[in-house]
Parts: sequence; structure tokens; C-alpha cells
Amino acid sequence: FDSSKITVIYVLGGPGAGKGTQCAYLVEDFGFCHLSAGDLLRAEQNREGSQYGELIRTYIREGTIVPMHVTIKLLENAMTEALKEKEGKNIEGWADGKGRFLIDGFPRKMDQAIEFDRTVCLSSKVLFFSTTEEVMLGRLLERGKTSGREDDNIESIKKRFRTYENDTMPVIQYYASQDKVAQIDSTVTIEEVHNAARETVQKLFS
Ligand code: UP5
Ligand code: MG
Repeated sequence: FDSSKITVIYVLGGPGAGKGTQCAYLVEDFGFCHLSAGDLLRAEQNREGSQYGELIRTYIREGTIVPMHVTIKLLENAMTEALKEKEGKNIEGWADGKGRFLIDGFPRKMDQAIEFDRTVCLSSKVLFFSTTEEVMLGRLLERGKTSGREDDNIESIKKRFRTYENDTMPVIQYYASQDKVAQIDSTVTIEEVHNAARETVQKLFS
């Protein structure tokens, strides 16, 4: 994709930090196309005939990162679809002909970051939602009562935290060294986090 024709923002933060929640608001504010890598993987896992279903299920339950070619392909396909769908339509935020993407929960390991930047497109910014493990654990256990997600249980959550520390924090540091990271405290209420996130994104588009 031509980085001058689309704006890509990566949305990172620990499990349960509030990435998905905040992306939904930013879609309303700025007309983004929101692509959650985790959601795309779960959809692929459940797609009939998928050759990756079992593999994805195992990685997600273990809280480890699915091999990058699977995730990158899913993201690329979804971006192509979104651009096709919106072509010629006058959609707020896309009216200038520039697609806007929020890529949620990706890249969460260095190899993915380097490969996506090199072969798909560069991001303009990284929104980094941060809070404590204690807060994240509380949110995930609460959500787990109804989410049906196979990784919202204490064993998987602990593994997700370790993967986040070991694999994803280096990615955040890598983009911080390029001055791309906007860190937002997501301990506070959904509305307060949203206000901070909206302000950060507004600066990008003004
Ligand atoms: N909530 C949110 N904000 C709140 C606030 N400010 N105050 C109070 N409550 C708040 O929020 C979680 C819960 O907290 C919700 O109930 C919400 O109402 C509440 P949510 O917005 O869903 O948080 P989010 O950060 O999106 O949490 P999620 O569980 O989706 O994060 P993960 O990063 O763990 O999950 P993801 O779906 O991205 O990935 C799952 C797995 O897929 C990974 O573990 C991995 O195995 C695999 N994966 C890959 O292999 N590769 C990838 O590139 C991506 C994923
Ligand atoms: Mg999410």
C-alpha cells in the first residue's frame, strides 16, 4: 500500500488495556477502518475449511504469537477489501481519498513489525494504552464471564501477560525510538481515556 494514500495507526497495549473499546470510539470520531488482528485470527479460526484453524486455536490459548505470515496475510486482505468497498464513496475521514486504518493488537512481536513495515506499509503513529497488570486482570476476568473467549481464563491470561512483556514491549520501545509512540494511561474511565486518545489522533489530522 502507498503510505501517502493511507494513514495507518497501530494500537498497542497489554491484554485488556482497552484497545478494542477505544478503537470503537475512534471509528466514530474519525471514520477509521478498525482491524483487530485478534478478531481476524478468531474469525479465521472459525472459518470452515481454514487450514490454520487448529494452529490459531493453540497459539491463542497459549497466549503466544501466531506465525506472522498468517496474521499479515489476514490484515492485508482486510485492508484491500476495505479500500475496495469504500472506493468512490464519500465517507467521512475517507473523503480526501485517504483510507484510515486502526490496526489493533498488532504488531506485537519484532519480526511482525519489521515485516509489515517493509512489505505492507508504514504506520504514522502508535497509540499505546497502558495500565497495570492488576487492572487488566480484573477487566479480563470480568469480561471472561460472558465473552466466550478461550483465552479469558486465569491460565491463559498469565501467559498473555508474559508474551506481552517479552515480545510486545520491545516493539513499543522500537517505535518509541522512532518517536512514533503516544502513551495514554488507560487506568481511568473509558470516557477519560477516549478524550486523551481523540486529542492525540486529532493532532495527526490537523
Ligand atoms: N474496559 C476497557 N476499558 C476500560 C476502562 N477504561 N475502564 C473500565 N473497563 C474498561 O477491554 C477489555 C475489557 O475491559 C472489556 O470488558 C471492556 O469493557 C473493559 P478491551 O477493549 O476488549 O481490551 P483489549 O485491549 O482490546 O483486550 P484484548 O483482550 O482484546 O487484548 P489482547 O491483546 O489480549 O487480545 P487480542 O484479541 O489482540 O489477541 C488475542 C490473541 O491473538 C493473542 O494473545 C495472540 O495469541 C493472538 N494474536 C497473534 O498471535 N498475533 C497478533 O498479531 C494478534 C493477536
Ligand atoms: Mg481487543
